Amino acid sequence: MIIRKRRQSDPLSSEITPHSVYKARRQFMRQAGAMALAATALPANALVTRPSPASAGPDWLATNILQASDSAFGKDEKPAPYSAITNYNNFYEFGYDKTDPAANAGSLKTDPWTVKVGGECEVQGEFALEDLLKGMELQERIYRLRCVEAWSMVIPWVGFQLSDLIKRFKPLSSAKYVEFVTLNDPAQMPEQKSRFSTIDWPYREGLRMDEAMNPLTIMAVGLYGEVLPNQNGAPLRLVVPWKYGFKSIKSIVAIRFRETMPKTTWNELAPHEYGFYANVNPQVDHPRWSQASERRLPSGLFSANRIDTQMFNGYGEEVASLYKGMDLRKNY
Ligand SMILES: Nc1nc2c(c(=O)[nH]1)N[C@H]1C(S)=C(S)[C@@H](COP(=O)(O)O)O[C@H]1N2
Ligand SMILES: [Mo]
Repeated sequence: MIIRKRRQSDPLSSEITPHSVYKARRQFMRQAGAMALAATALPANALVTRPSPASAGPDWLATNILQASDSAFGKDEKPAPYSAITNYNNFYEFGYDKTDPAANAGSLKTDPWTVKVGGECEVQGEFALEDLLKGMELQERIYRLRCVEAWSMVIPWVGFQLSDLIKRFKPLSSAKYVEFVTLNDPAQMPEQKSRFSTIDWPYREGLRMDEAMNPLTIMAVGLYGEVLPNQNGAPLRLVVPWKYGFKSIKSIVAIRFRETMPKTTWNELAPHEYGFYANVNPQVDHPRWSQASERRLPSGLFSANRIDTQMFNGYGEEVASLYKGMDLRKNY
């Protein structure tokens, strides 16, 4: 974001995997799956197909994702093509150009995966991903993602409500914030060993407790009905659709409940440019560029596809009440 100038590497609009094709495939897989399961005692993971080599998670996860239910979120949106969502990324652990994560994130080993939970909560420990997901209701959530750099995409995530997970850990009344931490492993994440990196790894983010508990806030494990590709933050990433994309931290290995506001990566790096709240707000410009509009990807050479940015990224009905009485110019 501030480290390097953006390169023009936008995906073209002619790219593959429209959402309708994927929906039809998933519908078919589900029906075939239900029939096969009823007829024989076939293990559920025998039904999984892997059309995209980028998704290389465990079979149990792929099967759960395939069985995710639909939701009303984003029904009227047109998701960006799979190839756009997985080849135009910000994941600085793997490089600073938009195509670097797709090229380099193959080195990330996402299975087995554990998440440490601690801080101001009763239930603490280190949990295998499989145990974390037990009992979580997976849903497809089609959300707009608005990057602070003024581009955006519509993304069909598969995930579960963070609130459902949080309740399990029984946060204490002293838990006012939740902190999230990305994996810190220079052997798997090449930029973490770069001498030129200005980021104090690992990447960290945080939410106020009521933001974390809002029904819109999800933990994503899938994309387009498949396991999340590494470049999109496998195997577990946060998605907070009314905030700038940098809040949606990838490849999470720790969750901590805190009494005080956690330090977050971009806020620490440039506090006057990136706030803790980072709510999408077309009225509050970034010091170096306007936030009034955004490039909706995919955009091409001949169609910039520029649209107006909406307050709270269009999710005001669900979240505006969280910020009642707050000066959003000060709390940017
Ligand atoms: N660990 C980590 N998480 C991260 C980032 C990052 O560099 N490292 N980039 C953020 C930014 S700036 C954006 S816009 C989104 C991009 O998510 P996507 O690549 O899945 O579209 O991830 C966010 N999460
Ligand atoms: Mo971003």
